[in-house]
Amino acid sequence: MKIGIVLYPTYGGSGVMATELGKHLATKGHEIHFITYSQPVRLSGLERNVFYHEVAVSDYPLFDYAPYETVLASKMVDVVKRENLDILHVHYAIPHASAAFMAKQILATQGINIPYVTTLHGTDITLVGRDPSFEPVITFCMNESDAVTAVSESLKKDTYKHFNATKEIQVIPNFVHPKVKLINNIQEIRRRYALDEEPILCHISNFRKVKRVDDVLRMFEKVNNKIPSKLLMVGDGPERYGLEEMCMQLGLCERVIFVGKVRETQEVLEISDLFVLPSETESFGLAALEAMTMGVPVISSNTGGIPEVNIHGETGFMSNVGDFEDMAKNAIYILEDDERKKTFRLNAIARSNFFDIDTVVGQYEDLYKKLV
Ligand code: GMT
Repeated sequence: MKIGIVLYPTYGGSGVMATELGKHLATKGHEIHFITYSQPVRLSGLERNVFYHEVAVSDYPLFDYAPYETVLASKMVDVVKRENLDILHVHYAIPHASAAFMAKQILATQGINIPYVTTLHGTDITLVGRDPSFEPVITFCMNESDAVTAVSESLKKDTYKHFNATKEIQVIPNFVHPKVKLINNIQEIRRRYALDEEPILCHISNFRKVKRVDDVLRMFEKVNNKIPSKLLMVGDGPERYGLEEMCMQLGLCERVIFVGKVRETQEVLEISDLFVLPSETESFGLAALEAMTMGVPVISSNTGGIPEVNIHGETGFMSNVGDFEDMAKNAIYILEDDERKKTFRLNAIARSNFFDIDTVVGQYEDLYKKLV
């Protein structure tokens, strides 16, 4: 099949999933056309059967706001016609679903019928999409989609709760590649950050408010008081500056390393002992699942779709949002006993196998076949 995938190319779960989905479909012989405004972070550009179409919005002095959605819809029309696409799959409803609706209508006037699938990822529903300034358009374009999928049962429930969704929503969870060790000299790399006896805790996100990164620091402070440790903060975003200040106030500068944005997080995870995700809301928690694949147990909040991924007492622990004391207690419980830590590591890997890429991508393929 020839599949157009519309996504955010930035460091965010929805873009990562969409890119990995396209790459995997391409290895199965499908022709994949990514449509977005810059090269997606997880795309090298050299993958077989993969093409990238850039949406370039021209800067005209009249515009205070660049009309991205209009240009995207035009690009979709152009790519569908030029490349003879069979289907469009848009990731993240805003503004991709409305651009897809527009493209579909334009193409229909030219005798081309193209179905589009909308995949809901989280904040497009739970945070941004619910806002009255978006809601009517999101509801309409979702209901007009040929199929709607959500990445967790929790997100499906939230969508029905907050929108007048008349469309059946199919849950297709996020997925991961089976574990392949990347680093041979783990010990050597680990020693750049920590002493052998010091556990490494890790947090990966785009440092937005919703991630509650200050809870990561607060729980780390408590863990570090009991078990001297290191914390790797991977990513970047609006909360980073405040976090660095907080590190200084808590006297943790020596213990916390801000790694910045990392394209492939696998190496960081390979040297980590615990992953921390205290988010306010999280429709799935792809970062946690990626950690589990690498055998890193997860200390998280119990919000949204996280309980569908992290199994309390098996692959890690969950606490109420904001309860960093409990998170610290759970982290210490895992870290203080090597045998226990090993059991959690193995459980995390076993759990991640439920989200194997082959099984999940097959569900998208079945859906495409049904629609085409
Ligand atoms: O929250 C992020 O880090 C980015 C956001 C996005 O839209 O890219 O992630 C959302 O989609 C991911 C992939 O499906 C999910 O794993 C995240 O849980 C979800 N984020 C939220 O719901 C806050």
